[in-house]
Amino acid sequence: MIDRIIFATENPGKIREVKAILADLGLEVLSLKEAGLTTNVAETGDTFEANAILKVKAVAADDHTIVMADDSGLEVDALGKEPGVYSARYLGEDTSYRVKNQAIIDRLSEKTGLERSARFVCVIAALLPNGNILTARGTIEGVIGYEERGEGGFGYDPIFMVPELGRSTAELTAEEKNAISHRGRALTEMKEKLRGIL
Ligand code: ITT
Repeated sequence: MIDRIIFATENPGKIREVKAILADLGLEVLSLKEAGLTTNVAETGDTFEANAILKVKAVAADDHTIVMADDSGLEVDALGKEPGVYSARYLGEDTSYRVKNQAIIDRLSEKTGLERSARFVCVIAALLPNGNILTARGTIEGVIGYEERGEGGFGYDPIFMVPELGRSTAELTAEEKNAISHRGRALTEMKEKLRGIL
């Protein structure tokens, strides 16, 4: 019987959101660290799907565990969808998000209104004990702000404005962000797929 999910991420912002969104599934959700595991996956794929699948395949689990992973990123249309799958590595993995966010704002200095369009994309992969892999994708559309706003979330949230709300995703509560985010949508679709299996 499947009774737990090991979520293969080293990103504390992701695991916080994932645990809240998956809470109603009734399974224990553990981060890699909590499961006493580490992995070192080279994210060599050029799509979010490919990288999410590489991440789950890198974890050896038992037959009562689903291994899940998230590959996600920010696509800025005026930058040819950069940073995309390279979002974590943009300007270097150890560069602060203050610097990364300002660099994106600066690169869009000539752009206004919808020319600043962008989206967050999230693909969730789930490796089942029988070896099957499921994937689910979610997106949220927005525009890049003119300055960082808000303290919530992580990563690029302070520059990602949700036009309908007039706030950045860093200015939303965790519940508000999870209800509309790329990650919330992808995990909700994944929960639907899993309900037929669990
Ligand atoms: P793991 O591979 O260990 O899960 P990671 O941070 O390296 O962690 P990714 O390769 O999927 O994960 O990179 C995703 C990056 O995209 C993340 O580091 C952020 O820069 C950005 N990102 C994704 N979702 C985001 C969100 O909800 N808010 C802000 N930035 C986000």
